[in-house]
Amino acid sequence: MKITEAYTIVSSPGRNFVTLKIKTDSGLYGIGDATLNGREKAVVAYLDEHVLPALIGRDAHQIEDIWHYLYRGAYWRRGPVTMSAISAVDLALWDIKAKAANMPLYQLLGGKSRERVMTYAHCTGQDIETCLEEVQKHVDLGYKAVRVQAGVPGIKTIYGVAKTPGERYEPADAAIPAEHSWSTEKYLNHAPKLFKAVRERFGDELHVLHDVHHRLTPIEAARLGKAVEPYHLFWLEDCVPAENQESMKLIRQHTTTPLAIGEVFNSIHDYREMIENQWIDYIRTPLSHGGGITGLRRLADFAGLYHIRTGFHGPTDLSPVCLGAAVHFDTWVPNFGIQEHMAHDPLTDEVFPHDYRFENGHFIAGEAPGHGVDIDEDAAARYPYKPASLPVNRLEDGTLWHW
Ligand code: CS2
Ligand code: MG
Repeated sequence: MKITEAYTIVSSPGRNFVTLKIKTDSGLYGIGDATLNGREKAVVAYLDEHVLPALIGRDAHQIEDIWHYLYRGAYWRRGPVTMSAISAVDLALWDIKAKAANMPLYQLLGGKSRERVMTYAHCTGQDIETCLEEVQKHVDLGYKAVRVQAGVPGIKTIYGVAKTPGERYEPADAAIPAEHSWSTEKYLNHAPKLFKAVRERFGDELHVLHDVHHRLTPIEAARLGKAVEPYHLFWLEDCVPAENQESMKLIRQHTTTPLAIGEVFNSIHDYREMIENQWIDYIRTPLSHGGGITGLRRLADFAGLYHIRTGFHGPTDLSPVCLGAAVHFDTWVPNFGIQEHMAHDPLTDEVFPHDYRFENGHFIAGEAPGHGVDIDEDAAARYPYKPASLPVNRLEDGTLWHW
């Protein structure tokens, strides 16, 4: 089955997405997600200029060989732009292979390990009370797990909190990055109060998650992890930037709060030491940044040896193509933990018809052959690309910090 055509589709139905379509001489086609938030055009250029011309004429079934052709063959390894491009090709090829087998993707991976996959919703508020109201709304919708983020007195704009209650949180909204300001002390003094309030209002059973978004040092993260132990979080996410993998060791030595990391990692090598030493509990790299099904399958199997489970990144800036493929992966992967769900804008759902569904706090994979997500190219053409960047963050004295 030869690849005859491959092209990128850039659209902005609510936010920017880069989608890859690969066609074959069998009439079957596959769809991949190549979105890298705030750096979309870099991946488009990488695919259009360097990857897609070399795919034409190749056998679409040779997924493993094509993966290495693009990874080893480029000479330049890893990195978010390269890996997003490889991921998109890989997702589209697995979509084609599953369609050719006339099976939903989870069947091809090895079948169902579970009937449904637990997902967590984002609950945010300018203050604790508003955040609790959002939790109540999501509990009423059936969610068994919620991520809570609240404003901190004295910090004007904070990660994860929508400007107006009920509004969708979308950080990449300005062509030139917006500038936020940060105080670690104010945050550390306030954050435990949020979890205490959630437990007092909702009891012990609800799974509660929180994202620190890389803002602490290891010893500060250790202090936070220890302080929140009584509220038994499902996880504390990205509490430090961990290019230095040993950072996680220090945190681990001080706290039993489970640790999730990796939404900005794109390679198994980014995790090796922290997995082998069991310094973490959940891996976060999404299929669209970590080398697709091929890359994440290797990573998940490796992590499974060390009791580490998956908790895929699932914000609005990964398209329904990534989420749909993730629901199939989650249905199969033996060491599944949880799947993030930040609901897409209705315009996004219009452009990307899909057959996964949400039911009582879980996602259920569809039975259509492939990963079950398509793109309506006419609808996509109605929403042209709009430049948008993620914000930057500064300490109160002006030092550039981690956003
Ligand atoms: C995040 C994202 O979902 C998460 O956990 O940290 O909201 C992240 O900020 C965006 O994906 C950045 O593009
Ligand atoms: Mg995160």
